[in-house]
Amino acid sequence: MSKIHVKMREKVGKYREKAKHFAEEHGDTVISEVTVRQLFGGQRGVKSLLCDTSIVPPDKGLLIRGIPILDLVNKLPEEVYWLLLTGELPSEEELRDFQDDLKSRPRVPDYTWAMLHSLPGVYHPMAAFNTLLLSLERHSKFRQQYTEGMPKEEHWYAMLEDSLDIIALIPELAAGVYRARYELGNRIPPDRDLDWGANYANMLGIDDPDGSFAELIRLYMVLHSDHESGNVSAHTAHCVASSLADPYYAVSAGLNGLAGPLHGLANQQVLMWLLGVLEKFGGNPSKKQLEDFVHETLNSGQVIPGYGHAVLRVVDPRFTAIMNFGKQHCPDGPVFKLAQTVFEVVPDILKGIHKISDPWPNVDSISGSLLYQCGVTQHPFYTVFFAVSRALGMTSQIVWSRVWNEPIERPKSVNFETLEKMVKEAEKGNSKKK
Ligand code: CMX
Repeated sequence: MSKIHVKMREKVGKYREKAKHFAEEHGDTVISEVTVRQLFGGQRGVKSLLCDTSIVPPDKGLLIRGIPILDLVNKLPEEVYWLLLTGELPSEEELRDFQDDLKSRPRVPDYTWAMLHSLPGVYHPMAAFNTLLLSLERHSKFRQQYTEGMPKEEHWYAMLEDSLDIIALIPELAAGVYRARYELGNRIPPDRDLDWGANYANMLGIDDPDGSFAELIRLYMVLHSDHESGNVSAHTAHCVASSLADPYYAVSAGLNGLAGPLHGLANQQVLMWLLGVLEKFGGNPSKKQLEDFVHETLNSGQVIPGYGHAVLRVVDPRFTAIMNFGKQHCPDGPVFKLAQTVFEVVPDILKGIHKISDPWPNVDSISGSLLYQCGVTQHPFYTVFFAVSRALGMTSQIVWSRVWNEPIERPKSVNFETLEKMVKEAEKGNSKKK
């Protein structure tokens, strides 16, 4: 048992004491209502999920356990993972112990690499990555202990164990996919002397003489780690884990959601869009040319990838963090420069389109441009970076769902006929009140 287990057990005990009677005492208190617009509109704003790891106030952006994300940019991903899990930043001793724990866990087995090398033709790295992750499910301690009859109070512990196993090897898995998919030579084994993020960067094999790529990867991992519970990947993982499917199934399911172009794949879409602009104009266009191209994209019925958000109504602070990093490390990179010009042009155009709720950039509008400038030019791989990082948040959230012992998720659906009747009844009631 390492310090994370001790710390978590202490937190779980305290939390359970606090929460013991809460649902019973306040069970009938209304905290949210659902309108027909919300039912047809992706449930925006419906408060029906409990998530303590992070929140996203629309006017502020991501807070992890109450700390603004911009205050965490110099932390290691392991520190942020500890924070997500326990609600506190680790001491130096706790951090070292946590890193040692992760390094002591099993590595990716040979049969998983054999599966990778048997994949035929050209495959999307996200599909390969997720397939390989699922191949590790046979090692689930949660499933094994559940089958043997583990008490409900200990579910969280087995979830934590699987989660730490996943986090320990997920960078190696991702880097292995990268090197195989793009025929970059042999896999680079993990280096015990490196921290989690630097190890991931090193295993990718990107030339990094001054360590700035490792720094970018650490930052990227911190920024993308969590974004409360309603986003597609976190919500999917939460829903799947509520059936007591183990974390391998739950994280894999969440990552399938992340692979959609309106969610995690947006960073790939952005890069393709930026490269398309550079190609069309033979380099960086003028602002006027860019404005025309943005209108062209919109008129053809496409979204401007990397702009807009389901919750945020300000510039995403994660965007700001990456922009600051780029200005310091690669101010003259043409793709990064273009991403900056896009930021100068796009919000004003989107503000003029009434239906768009948020004209501001999200993190995906800039993250790929820096990966590209650092030498990861294979943009289909970008969502895998997002996936490795988001696994930190998804696993923290499902561990806490077991602390709360949330039941299997099962909202109620209605058919259209019932909806019409409900609306009629509700509107009759409203007109009587008037
Ligand atoms: N470009 C063009 N149109 C946009 C737009 C954009 N960047 N953002 C929103 N809109 C459109 C929507 O497509 C929608 O149009 P329809 O009503 O015709 O379908 C309308 O504006 C209203 O959408 P909204 O309420 O502003 O936004 P949603 O909450 O429905 O969707 C999001 C949010 C992120 C899916 C959307 O802004 C979008 O598609 N952005 C581009 C893709 C992207 O960057 N995704 C990454 C988000 C971050 C992440 O999860 O990783």
